[in-house]
Amino acid sequence: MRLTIPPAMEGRKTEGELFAGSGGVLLGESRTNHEGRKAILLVRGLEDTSELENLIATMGIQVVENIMQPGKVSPGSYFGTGRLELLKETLQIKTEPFKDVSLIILHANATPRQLVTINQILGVEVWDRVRLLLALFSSHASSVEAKTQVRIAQLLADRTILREAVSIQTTGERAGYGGEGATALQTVISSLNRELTALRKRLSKHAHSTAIRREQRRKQGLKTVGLVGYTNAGKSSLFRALSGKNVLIEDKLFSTLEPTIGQMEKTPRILIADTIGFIDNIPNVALASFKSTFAEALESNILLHLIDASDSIEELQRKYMTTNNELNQRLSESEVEAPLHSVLVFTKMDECNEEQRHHLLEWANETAVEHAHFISSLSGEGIEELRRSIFSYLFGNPQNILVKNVVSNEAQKAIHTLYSNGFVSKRNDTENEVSLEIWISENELLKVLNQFPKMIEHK
Ligand SMILES: Nc1nc2c(ncn2[C@@H]2O[C@H](COP(=O)(O)OP(=O)(O)OP(=O)(O)O)[C@@H](O)[C@H]2O)c(=O)[nH]1
Ligand SMILES: [Mg+2]
Repeated sequence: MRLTIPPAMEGRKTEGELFAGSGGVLLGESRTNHEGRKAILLVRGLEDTSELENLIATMGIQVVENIMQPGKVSPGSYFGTGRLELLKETLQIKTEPFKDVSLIILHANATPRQLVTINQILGVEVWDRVRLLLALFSSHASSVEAKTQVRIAQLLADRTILREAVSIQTTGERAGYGGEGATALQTVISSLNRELTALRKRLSKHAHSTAIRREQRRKQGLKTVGLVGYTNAGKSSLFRALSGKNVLIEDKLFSTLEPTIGQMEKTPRILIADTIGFIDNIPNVALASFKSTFAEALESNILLHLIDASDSIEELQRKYMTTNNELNQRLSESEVEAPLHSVLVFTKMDECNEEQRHHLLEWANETAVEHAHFISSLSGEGIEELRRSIFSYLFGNPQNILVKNVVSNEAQKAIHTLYSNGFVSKRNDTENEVSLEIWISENELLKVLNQFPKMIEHK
């Protein structure tokens, strides 16, 4: 569904420009490809802009100038109106590299007031960090559900801008939009609300059916391993290494937006869930519509928290904290029980030398991490150990069991009970006996041994 300008606003260029920063919604645009656009980045204070620049590069947008201005953020306009007027002149330069700059990006999560003011002064589209992320999500979303989720988040962000504009008009802070301006805006807000209601209905239907599917899997005795971590941590690569299933792997932030479920290779009872990554500082409202996406990974029996070991310790610590905080937040919101085990997995170990490995171990000790795995999906290092640990976490340690007199009903019952209480990874049948390698908890094993004392031998 597309929103278009209501009749009262058509032809009123000022309003069109006013809302260019609202992701084009009012203009009826649903642009998802921003490749080749030129932008100017505004940074207040001395901040590390590398992550934002990475996100921008991922979208194929070229930053022609990075303007850093020391000092405090101006509450009304981020940069101060004087500086913005100067920038307006820069935007009028018709020579390279400033020719055709169509985007201003702020290195911050801006307020609606700041976005509207900058847009009014400069007359070009303005994004803050959240809008940039939403535009990126929108260009990577491929399924109907992912598109719906992103659209909801974008509409919510747009609504804050529209409300701000209504408030500016009704309080008369900015003249020049005419008396009917606020009413026209209200009409847009109403039609946006209608679209929101329809999209939310569709999404909640989808969330409901995926929740039913998860419940069915649980009833069938299937176990799930959820992969979580900061964006680009290597989740999809590990998913592929464990499941053998081909998924999109890219050196891009947020390559994965929708959950993918796959069976662990050769072990159909264990499912793996790959999903969207985390990133610093996304306001909750922007992610509210992604709830069902997170649920696939969070409602699992084990959570593997992936950490990119090729990062510096400071960077890794920052991403670890963000992921941990976000995880706890999502878990508390989703009313699901926290998974039984949460395990740290250091990825990309092939890129680490001995010294880095040593630092990682030190960090893991200091962070009081109980279980840590060191893997490389590229070289295969640690993958088999991780797979075996997953079996242990889910079912218990491996035991060798001999079931005798297999033709008897009692023995068949014993085999059935073993299969439903543990995970059989090897089976050898002879005429009269079956030997099993089974991953089972000591408790369960004891119960089965007591139930079938004559039939089962624990080797
Ligand atoms: N050297 C090396 N690179 C890896 C390894 N695992 C992943 N990568 C690279 O890291 C980048 C991100 O990998 P993905 O598996 O897409 O990461 P992700 O966590 O799924 O990323 P998003 O879905 O974007 O959040 C890709 O360029 C991968 O090739 C590894 O074990 N070693
Ligand atoms: Mg991925």
